[in-house]
Amino acid sequence: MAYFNVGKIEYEGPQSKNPLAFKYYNPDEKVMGKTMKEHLRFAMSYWHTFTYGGNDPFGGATINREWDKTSDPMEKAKNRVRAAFEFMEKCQIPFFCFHDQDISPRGANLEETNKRLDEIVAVIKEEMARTGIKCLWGTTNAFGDDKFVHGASTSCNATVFAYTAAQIKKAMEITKELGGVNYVFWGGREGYETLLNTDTALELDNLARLLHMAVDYAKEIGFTGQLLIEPKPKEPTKHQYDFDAATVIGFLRKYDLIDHFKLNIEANHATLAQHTFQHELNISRINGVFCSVDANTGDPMLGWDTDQFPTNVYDTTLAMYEILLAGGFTTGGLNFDSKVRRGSFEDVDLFYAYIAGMDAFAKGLKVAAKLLEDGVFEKFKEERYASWRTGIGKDIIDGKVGFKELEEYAMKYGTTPNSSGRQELLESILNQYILETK
Ligand code: XUL
Ligand code: CO
Repeated sequence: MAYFNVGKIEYEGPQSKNPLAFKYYNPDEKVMGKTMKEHLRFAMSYWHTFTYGGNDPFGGATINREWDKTSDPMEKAKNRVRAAFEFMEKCQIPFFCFHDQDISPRGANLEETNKRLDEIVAVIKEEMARTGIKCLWGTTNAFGDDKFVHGASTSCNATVFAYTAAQIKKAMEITKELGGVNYVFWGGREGYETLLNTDTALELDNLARLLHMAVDYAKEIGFTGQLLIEPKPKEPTKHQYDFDAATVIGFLRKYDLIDHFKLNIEANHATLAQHTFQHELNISRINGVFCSVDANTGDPMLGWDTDQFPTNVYDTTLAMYEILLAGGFTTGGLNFDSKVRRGSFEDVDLFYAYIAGMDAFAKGLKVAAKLLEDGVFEKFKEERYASWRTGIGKDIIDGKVGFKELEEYAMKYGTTPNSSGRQELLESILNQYILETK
């Protein structure tokens, strides 16, 4: 049975007026020696696409999906699997990402919850075999349930830490079973509201203890996927421990975890931390921990995580530029951690949303590749930093001089004149590339 009254989405090119066609995403087209499909590694977020009902703090569900129209929770979960794979097949999305709780309803206790997961995982495996669609990453939802009110691994309640570990253990097992190539840790409730009741030192130590246990368990069961941390500065807690890429990198180094984890950078989390998406990708790249992306966008006028589909080509270009500089994706990919607005409640809106996001990144990829091929910014930067390749600059880098020698140098030679940073010129060239790249 088909859930969607829509056929397969095909590439028709920028001239097409068909709303149900790709204008820029041409999966087999080669860019810098790889196909767009290989470069972009698009993934569907199971939660936003298949469990979100349009609820917001002021109103209930506005979205009533065909596959949800049953009161039996397990039947609903199975319907969702079929619908999800039909959707991914039709949109040519090669990967999916999931939380344990998205795919299968919680049972009365952990044992029943795990049994239910096994039952649904079997259905997902059938659909994966039928379609060839793969799992990019799995994760656990250790934030929604009441027990996580004071955190999960950073809870003041040690029994909640134990429960969290048990839930992650199972989620890692099923991610392995589904052939997931990464496993994500986003610390939903790992943060605090007030220091008046919080022991941050113990909580951070405990977060590290949990992550070490995860590393050990992955090894024990032979899960070879990459472990990832997804930074976010706030929401739901006022202060999330994994604030941004730099904070997470410092944490991983302090606790001797840096060799085991890489980062999953989410666009809207970057902007909530008052960074650009490009900045977070850059900091991950230069520290050797870039891996994957949660693609979405926020709204510059709203200070919370709106998880909108990314359509701004300027942003996708700059993001793809950093990703290409990082050498492209290895195990990671572009997961649309994005949801349609609650007013876009028809099934066809899901197609429009994914087409918009996939086209925006495809166009961004092409522009970024052209910018790199032409060496536009890289040549400029090379010139800008030329003083570090010879003379005193080289001596500083080579560790040949200290304060005394530098004082001597400064007294003798003073400084050479600075040259313009040319920001406006570079921004204008960037616009030209965005507008002219075919
Ligand atoms: C929350 C968020 C999560 C993670 C996975 O802001 O981004 O969906 O991606 O738990
Ligand atoms: Co995310």
